[in-house]
Amino acid sequence: MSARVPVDAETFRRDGYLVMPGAFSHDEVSAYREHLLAKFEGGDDSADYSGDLFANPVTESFIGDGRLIEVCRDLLGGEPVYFGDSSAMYYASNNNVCGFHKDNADRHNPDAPDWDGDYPIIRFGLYLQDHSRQGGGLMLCAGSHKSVARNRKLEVLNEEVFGWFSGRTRYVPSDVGDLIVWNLRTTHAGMGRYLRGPIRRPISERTQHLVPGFMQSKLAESRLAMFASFGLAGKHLDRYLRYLKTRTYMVDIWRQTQYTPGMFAKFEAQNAKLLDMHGEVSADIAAGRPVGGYTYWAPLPA
Ligand SMILES: O=C(O)CCC(=O)C(=O)O
Repeated sequence: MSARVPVDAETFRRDGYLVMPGAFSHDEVSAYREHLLAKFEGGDDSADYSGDLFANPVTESFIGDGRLIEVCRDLLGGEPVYFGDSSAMYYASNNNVCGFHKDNADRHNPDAPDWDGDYPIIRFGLYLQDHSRQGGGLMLCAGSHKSVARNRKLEVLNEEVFGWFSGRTRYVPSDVGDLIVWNLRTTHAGMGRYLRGPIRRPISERTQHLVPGFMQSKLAESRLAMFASFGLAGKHLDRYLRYLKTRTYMVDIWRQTQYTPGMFAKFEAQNAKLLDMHGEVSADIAAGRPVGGYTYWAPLPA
């Protein structure tokens, strides 16, 4: 097992995200990047995401070597559960900024079950290049995990105007090896840009077309990042899994990934749990229950 990563749980609870500097070494990041770059740029595979990182011998350490598991335990205070929701994602250097969104099931309705109490599901991101001296990093709205506006226009104002002026909407200037974790209710966006200058004020999907190109950060290389979700067992995870079962990409990954007894044992030895989602969706399909019908997010009935 690798060295423990120091965790500031109070900042995570306040902001809905946390950056853990130097959690992975430059050598580890280089090895992940080299492998994934060859996969995305080298062949006939045109997908912009890969399968479950735990099932790939080169990337399995990201999920299973104990760092993510212990950060999850420190932040959420219970037995970490991993359910196969991980992938690497690739963007060419000139890709546009992506849209702000939340990752949980109930993204726009404050009365929906996800907004009842704390939400103990988190997503890790490890970016495989520097984003402190170039764009392409993550953007986040600090504190946005605590509520969602019923009115969509107000939510947009929070992201773009109030958040920008208050400094709560942020570009995360992560360095190579920094591990980022966010609550799934936290509003965020990938392929961020910032206004050139020392303060790195964020440029979003909506504002990228309004700001002259010479004022925007550039990205000199392809963007590669690895993502993985963990959570605690309970009603929120049950609902999140029900939601994930509606998503085509997730069901494809689960169908492709069958864990070995050794993989389950690895989690058990660390007092953590690995869910057999391959078995679960296979049973759903055999019983004729609908899974994987939605390419994009769609609201889940209560
Ligand atoms: O690509 C990124 O930087 C963010 C990824 C993202 O939005 C997600 O995993 O939900």
